[in-house]
Amino acid sequence: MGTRPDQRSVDPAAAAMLKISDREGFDTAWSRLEAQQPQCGYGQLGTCCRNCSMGPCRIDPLEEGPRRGVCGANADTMVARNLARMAAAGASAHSDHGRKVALLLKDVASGRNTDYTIFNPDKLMVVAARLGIATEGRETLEVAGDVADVAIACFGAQGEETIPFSTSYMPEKRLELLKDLEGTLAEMTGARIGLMPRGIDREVVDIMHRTHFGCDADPLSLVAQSLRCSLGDGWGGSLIATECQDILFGTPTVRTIKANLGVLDTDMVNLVVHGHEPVLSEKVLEWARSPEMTEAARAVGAKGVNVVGLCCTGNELLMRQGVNVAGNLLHSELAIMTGAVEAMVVDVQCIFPSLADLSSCFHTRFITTSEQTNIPGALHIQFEEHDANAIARRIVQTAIDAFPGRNAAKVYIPQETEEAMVGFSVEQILAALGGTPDPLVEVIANGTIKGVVGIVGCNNAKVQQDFFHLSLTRELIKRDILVLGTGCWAIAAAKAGLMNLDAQQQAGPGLKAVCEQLGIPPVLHMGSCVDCSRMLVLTGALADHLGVDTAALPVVGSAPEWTTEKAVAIGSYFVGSGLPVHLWPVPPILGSPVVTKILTESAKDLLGGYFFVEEDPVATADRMEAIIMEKRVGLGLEK
Ligand code: CUV
Ligand code: SF4
Repeated sequence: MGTRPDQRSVDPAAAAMLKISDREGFDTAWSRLEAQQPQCGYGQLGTCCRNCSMGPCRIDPLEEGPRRGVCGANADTMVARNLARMAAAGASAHSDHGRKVALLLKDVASGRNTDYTIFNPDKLMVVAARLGIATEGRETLEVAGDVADVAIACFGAQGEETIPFSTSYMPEKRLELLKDLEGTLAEMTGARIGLMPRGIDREVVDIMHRTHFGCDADPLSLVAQSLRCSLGDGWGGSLIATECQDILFGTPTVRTIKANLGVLDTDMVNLVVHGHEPVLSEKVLEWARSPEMTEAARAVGAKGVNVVGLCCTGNELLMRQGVNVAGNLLHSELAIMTGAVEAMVVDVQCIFPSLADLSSCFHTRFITTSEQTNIPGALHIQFEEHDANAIARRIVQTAIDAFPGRNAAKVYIPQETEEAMVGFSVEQILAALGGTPDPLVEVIANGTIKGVVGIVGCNNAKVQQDFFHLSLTRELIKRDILVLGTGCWAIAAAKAGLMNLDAQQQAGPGLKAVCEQLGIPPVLHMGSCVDCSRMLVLTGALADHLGVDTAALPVVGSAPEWTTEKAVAIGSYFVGSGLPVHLWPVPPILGSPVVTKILTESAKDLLGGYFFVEEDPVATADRMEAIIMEKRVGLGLEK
């Protein structure tokens, strides 16, 4: 590799593993990125199209050359169509996850599935009430069936009405604004361009249709449909995932976990769960902790089975069950290189296909479980919800069986871990505040806390691992800006100790005082990527409480190391929900000045939310603080 390990990651555990990786000559995301250089300029600008077989067509916006593809599509059309397809893919991934949980809830309610139960009837009743479902004097399972029906219907709805999850959860003023925009956009374009999601699946299909050869060529309506589809994710699919998971597995409450590769235990059978959906990993955890499996682990010379998480499956388990987390996206290969992982069990999303080959260099069983994530070289154990106990047991047994094959000479576990206080669901945040948003509103109003920034998203091998996440977070809390978020950002913050109470010392005086009083860290873990819906709900609650639109709030979003198409959907639904959103790396839109202008300027006028791009963490914090101050002036909190 041309770069030193510490240039690839700011995490000392990663740097230690990368030294081993360089010595042993393992492929990693970093080495493969290097091998990919130089990457395609058309792809980076978004100006290549292969939507039909007269192409592929490409447009170099900087040089002489054709200005149009064979069909006549120009750079604006290509960029907007490509971006829309990214949002559609991202929304699909989140929402399909939500669908599965809703279907499971239905099966539990009807008694078809007895491997799971409704762990949290209180949340069920709250969700039901919000959806206008009668709860008074009714059986839990009956109400659960109704909630599941409403959720399931949101996916396949065929009418022009907005899906009930969106109308019931969106803050009042935002709902009005999004509905009214249909009229504004009609005046601007003459076309019917709606922003409210009509059906979660439908908005994805709409994008696939309108970006098909010879359909929508207008960058404005293409961007509008990306937003609508993304709103159907945030205020639909992802929200359904979060709410149904809370009903089935519990609403997160505050707890302390350990984060980083040091959570792997030399004396235990280490079973790493990776991916996104807790439906499998909850069961794996249950079985791993069972007396039967503990006994089986002892029989092969281990002290027990140690389940640890990676990425969002890790986030789901740490939020609800207090399970330790081994790392974020770029730790997935590094975990296997410790030589101490008996099994890595994956469900869907963000799973490098490279993990199969890498596992084969060790005794590690790389186990795929989803029909949607088959990886050549993996051991596939098909997961079925209706047979969850038996399958989870088999998976845990497979990990235990691998333990005697561990080669002590190949084992190196970096000792780094940090404690993190996690579990900040909206319910838990409100409970910490004494049941109402009032105290938070008050400290924001009097300037003790200037505002709130929500950070989400991934690691990206193009950005030094965790560097942007951590520098930006530290810079913001120093300025009395509360930081909360999800996904791989949250794991970065946990690994760096920003989620323990000591981190209060790194906060500005106002934020520090508030955190000390409430006994919370200045950086709050709100969960997995689908739990970005929790951020929407919190923002909505603040807006409704103040009787203002979300765009008026001193709240900004960011995805500083984003990688996946899901992040495009998240950024888009934040923007559609009125929030300014920072992105780094640059999304593939710069090939179209028109699309760039819509996303960075016109969106601001129409929606209040908009995107901005910035490479430097301090400059990003400056920009965010300026936005927050502008909003504070708007609310009359500053002169
Ligand atoms: Ni969605 S945050 S890499 S796993 S999407 Fe995956 Fe959560 Fe990014 Fe991390
Ligand atoms: Fe080229 Fe148009 Fe076909 Fe795209 S849709 S590949 S621009 S001809």
